Amino acid sequence: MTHPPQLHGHTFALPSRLRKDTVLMAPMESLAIDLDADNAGDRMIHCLDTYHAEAGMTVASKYS
Ligand SMILES: [Cu+2]
Repeated sequence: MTHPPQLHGHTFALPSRLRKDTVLMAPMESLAIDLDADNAGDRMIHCLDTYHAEAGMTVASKYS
């Protein structure tokens, strides 16, 4: 399945230098990103597909 993971509270740079907070990923795809985690607080990373997010594709992360 494809997944559109979304990072809350930050944006990241793709290899093309385009900045995003969400990117559509193909099955088993990995992706190198540049992220400056400079927005302190509790954030979520989750798949934008609600079924996937509720099935466990949700991560809480803390930035300090
Ligand atoms: Cu998904």
